[in-house]
Amino acid sequence: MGRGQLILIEGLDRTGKTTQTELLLNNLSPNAELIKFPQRQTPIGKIIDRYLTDKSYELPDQAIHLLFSANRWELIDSIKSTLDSGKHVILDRYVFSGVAYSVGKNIPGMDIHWCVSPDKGLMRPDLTLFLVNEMGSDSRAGFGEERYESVGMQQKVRKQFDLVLKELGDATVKTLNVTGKTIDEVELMIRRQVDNLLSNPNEEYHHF
Ligand code: T5A
Repeated sequence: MGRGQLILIEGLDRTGKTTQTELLLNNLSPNAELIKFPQRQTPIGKIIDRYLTDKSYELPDQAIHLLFSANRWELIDSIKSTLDSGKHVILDRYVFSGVAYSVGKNIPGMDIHWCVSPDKGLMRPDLTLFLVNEMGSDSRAGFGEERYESVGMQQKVRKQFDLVLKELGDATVKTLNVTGKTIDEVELMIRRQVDNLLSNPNEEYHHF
């Protein structure tokens, strides 16, 4: 039996990542696990959660960036063992979010190269599906509750995502325009891409 495949769903806030990663998990069950980043239950994740939900809790932008990356490193060994065991791992956000949100803040020195450096060595996904909702994240329920959920910030991050995916992505990154699509329609779009991957799975690991 070969290794499991690493499948990432990316996008701006409220584009349906959680909805779709959970549906995909059900579809691939029992041969898959789901990990959502930030993983807010770990010691580092708890600090990130406080930063996102409590706007009066200040941290330097560089420090929170490094914590988001450290949160991925906290889980990478467990991701690797799951893949080695033949199970697929579905990720809800990962390195591309880490870089795009931080570069989107326009802090001197925090360019793409600086931002990706702490993630260097993490495993590359075998497939990345970047969900784009042209109607904007604010069209979806619950938007505005957390720190980065403002229309201005989402527009900046949207621009950065394009640059980041061009610079750090490869042919395994696909953009899915989900504007005006129902949850079932998006699920089908994702299933097609995942079925393609699973009919021709990767054996070797690649890294950022
Ligand atoms: N961040 C994250 C960084 O800055 N650096 C990093 O390294 C990482 C990993 C939290 C924040 O952290 C930042 C980015 C974020 O600002 P998060 O916890 O993933 O990251 O936060 P969100 O993206 O906001 O996650 P959400 O769970 O809130 O949004 P989802 O998962 O994209 O959307 P979802 O599935 O919860 O759907 C939102 C709403 O839309 C509806 C759903 O029912 C739900 O009500 N919906 C649809 N409605 C109509 N049509 C469809 N097709 C729909 N699909 C879903």
